[in-house]
Amino acid sequence: MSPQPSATPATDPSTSPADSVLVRAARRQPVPHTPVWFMRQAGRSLPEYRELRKDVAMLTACRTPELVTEITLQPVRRHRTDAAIFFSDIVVPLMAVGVDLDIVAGTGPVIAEPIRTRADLDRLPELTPEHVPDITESVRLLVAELGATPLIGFAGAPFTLASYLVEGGPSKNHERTKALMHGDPQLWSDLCARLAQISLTFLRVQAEAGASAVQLFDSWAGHLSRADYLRHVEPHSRTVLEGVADLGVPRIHFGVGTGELLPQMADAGADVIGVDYRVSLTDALARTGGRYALQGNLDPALLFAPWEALSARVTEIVEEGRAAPGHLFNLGHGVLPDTDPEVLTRVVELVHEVSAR
Ligand code: 1CP
Repeated sequence: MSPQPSATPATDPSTSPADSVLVRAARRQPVPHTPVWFMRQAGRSLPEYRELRKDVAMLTACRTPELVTEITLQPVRRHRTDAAIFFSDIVVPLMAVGVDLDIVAGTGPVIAEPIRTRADLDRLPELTPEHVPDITESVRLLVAELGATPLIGFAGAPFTLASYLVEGGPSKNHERTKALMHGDPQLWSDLCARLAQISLTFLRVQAEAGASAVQLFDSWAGHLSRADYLRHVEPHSRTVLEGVADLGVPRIHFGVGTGELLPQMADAGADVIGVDYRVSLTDALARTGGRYALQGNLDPALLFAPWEALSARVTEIVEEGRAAPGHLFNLGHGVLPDTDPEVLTRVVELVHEVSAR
């Protein structure tokens, strides 16, 4: 039952990324098929990525325009996704303003001197486009290579960035972060305001260089109560999302385990709300009043299930997505490193085929 490549309407009839299927779906306009991309589509699931990265540190790769371009293009070539996601990391703008950090294999970002006091915050400068000329160059190179395929730019949201800076690295419980939020709300607010400025500038640099959509990753917002989210986090994410409104690129707002926060995250200034696999698209649609395009939400672990089970679930998600004013097929979180890339390619074909019926 696997579709013939010729039967797959993978070719986007649009001639410019601003008019692509992905951008139109994000704008809640009619589309010939459901667009699909995968968070972490570039990365360790691809042998060609592992080959390129074998002698290059993650952050070096992120700051080398030729490598960024090649790594970003790899999954688009291979899977024929409807968008490229800019190869970078949420900590790149922090590194660019001088934060001493590293991305440690198997761990993630590690910060040499965590930010926990007013004096620490005073050492965190604002980001200017002059800090990241390589990002502008990478985006320009990519846009030239991608033709009609849109590039999605991204940044980390203030809360998720603050968690890395305050904890000093990845955290299960975010205890120091929450202690700061509640113990010194003024310092917390000032830290998040600075991070909002950094994220906003990072997004604007990408959009102004040619990215056609942006995603704000608040990956760890699901660890917050709604009250804490609204009081201590949402105003800062709103600053970022509203700060790119004038550029006219659709804004995707995503977090993990954020089923209870979906209405608030959507209302923070998003065009598309990212849904993880814990909440169905049908429930997400009801929770956000049917007003937003949805992105999601295949459980990345299901990519390891037999094709029968996987394809049934993919089909179900595409069908559920039809009720939304726009649907961008994606996973509920990033591609897991051991995922078979051929399965991802088949999922792209299946989403295109089922949604075009
Ligand atoms: O050596 C490697 O290959 C390192 C693995 C890796 C990769 C491929 C890291 C370290 N970052 C990235 C790239 C990356 N990071 C992308 C672009 C690639 C793509 O999506 O195709 C993006 C969008 C990110 C964003 C990012 N970094 C987020 C938000 C998305 C998410 O997964 O929730 C977060 C939380 C990070 C921090 C980070 N960087 C790297 C890791 C392993 C982590 C997570 C660590 C943790 O669990 O806290």
